[in-house]
Amino acid sequence: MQGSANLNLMIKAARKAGRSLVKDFREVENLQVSAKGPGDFVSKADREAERIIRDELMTARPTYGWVGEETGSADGADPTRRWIVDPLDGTTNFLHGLPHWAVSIALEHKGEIVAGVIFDAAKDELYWAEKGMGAWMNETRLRVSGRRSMIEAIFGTGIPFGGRSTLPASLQDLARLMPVCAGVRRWGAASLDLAYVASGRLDGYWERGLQPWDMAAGIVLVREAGGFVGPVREGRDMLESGSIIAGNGELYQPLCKILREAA
Ligand code: 2AM
Ligand code: CA
Repeated sequence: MQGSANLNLMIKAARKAGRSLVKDFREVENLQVSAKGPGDFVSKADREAERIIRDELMTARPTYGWVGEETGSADGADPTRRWIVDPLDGTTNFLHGLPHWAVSIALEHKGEIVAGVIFDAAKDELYWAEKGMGAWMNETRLRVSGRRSMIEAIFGTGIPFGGRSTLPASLQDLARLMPVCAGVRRWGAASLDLAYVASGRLDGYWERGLQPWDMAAGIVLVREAGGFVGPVREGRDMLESGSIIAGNGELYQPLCKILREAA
């Protein structure tokens, strides 16, 4: 499957950053037992991955704007296009030696996400989607699950950590949803949760308190795989509000209903 020049650029950047992170991830294991722990090392790995991506993308497209988790945002000469980049999504997993983290790169054009790449380098799973081209994982076309009943469905979520203000709302979500579905998973990398909805591994996903770079690439993946995405509070902008609900065509509405009643 052939993507656009921009998509190929995003894939190249994601693979290069992914290679660097895989090398660092092998080191993290050794550092668990050191006195200082792996914290500083992981921050460095994260910043280096963002530098690699920024170099690739901004050298090729110097007029585009930039939003990155590590380096913040910068307007470009072209105000209609910007890269939205999370060099290491699932940082806590990476830090603990858990192989569930990803590089996430999105391209926004006139306020719409038009391309997304999510690279799970530890598993060598490269997810990509471009508006009108479908969603893919490596060579395989993706399609959201066909599950129709809530009681058979598995949903992903993120539970806020460290005393965040969204914790009570998330616990309320769980109290409402868990009795009526087959299970809830909490894997700690929002980009991969969205990629898993796109690939049908999860039937739906929701989370509050996210940043734009956690969800941008996943939004186009889910849509191109035939799924739906929207904010928890109706009418809000997903990237601005930081909350997202995603699901297959059958279960998106029932999931929204449960989560929005609690909101
Ligand atoms: P991160 O690993 O890049 O920080 C976990 O539920 C999800 O929440 C991850 O995608 C994580 O992204 C994201 N997240 C957003 N803000 C966060 C923060 N301040 N600290 C840790 N995770 C955060
Ligand atoms: Ca993130």
